[in-house]
Amino acid sequence: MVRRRTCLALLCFAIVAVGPLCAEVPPGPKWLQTALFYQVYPQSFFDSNGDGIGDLRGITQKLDYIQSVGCNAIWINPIYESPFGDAGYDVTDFYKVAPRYGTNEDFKNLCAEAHKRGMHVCLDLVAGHTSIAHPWFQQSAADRPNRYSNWYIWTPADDSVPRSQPFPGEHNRSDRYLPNFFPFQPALNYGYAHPDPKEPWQLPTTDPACMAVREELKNVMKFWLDLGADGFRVDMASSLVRNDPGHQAISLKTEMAPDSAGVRSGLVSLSDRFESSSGICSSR
Ligand SMILES: [Ca+2]
Repeated sequence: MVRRRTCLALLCFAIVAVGPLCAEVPPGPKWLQTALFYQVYPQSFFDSNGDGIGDLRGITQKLDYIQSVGCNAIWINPIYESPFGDAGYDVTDFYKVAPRYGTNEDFKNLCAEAHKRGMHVCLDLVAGHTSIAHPWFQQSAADRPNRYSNWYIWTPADDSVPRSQPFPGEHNRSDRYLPNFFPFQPALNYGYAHPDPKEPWQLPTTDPACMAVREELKNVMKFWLDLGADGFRVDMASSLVRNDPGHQAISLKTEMAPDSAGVRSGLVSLSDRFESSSGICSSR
């Protein structure tokens, strides 16, 4: 199932040697060149404990089946903690597997079992937004300034910005926030490539808050890579930065360059491989 409202994108990491970074699109991990993905919609795939909901242990139990139909990689739709107002695309904790699907240890085991079979595992990185119940948003909405105040896109309280939503509360700011899809999915703030000077709420991509969101996204990726993930399908990859028609504002190709975590970049556009895609793919 391809999510109806997103560009298909993959941010894939593989532990393979890659050449020097260059301005052009690097080739990506070798395994991706021959990857055939089986998309796993976790809640309806295979239920290992009979509670009526598919889970990570169920996916692990079906790896041999997935391999038997010719696939050598899986992409799992969101498995993070969530109130599931939108099938897990409304995340409340990017660092924890939702209890309905199991535990982080179950994910670690799934990756280990997949790797034993020469298979690769990609998670769905919900990069564009969170749930309104996420602690980041709860703090961002507070009427006292804090480190999360600009992690989301807040617009004037006067209802002048289309689709902006109020978030009333005794101790909440009077501004309105921009959602991506449902009102309970506030957009994370990666900034505007070309902020409108007449709209000071449009922050540039270099704003410290926007930079902090991007750094946190990298932390999320590193966390799951350390547990064994091989890469990510990135939700909304092509539209994280606003007002950026040429997708030039943030060069993730270079931003994910080698760092202290040992992540070696090679962020590759997969747009020539996947319809409606403007995704990115990385090697390490
Ligand atoms: Ca279950």
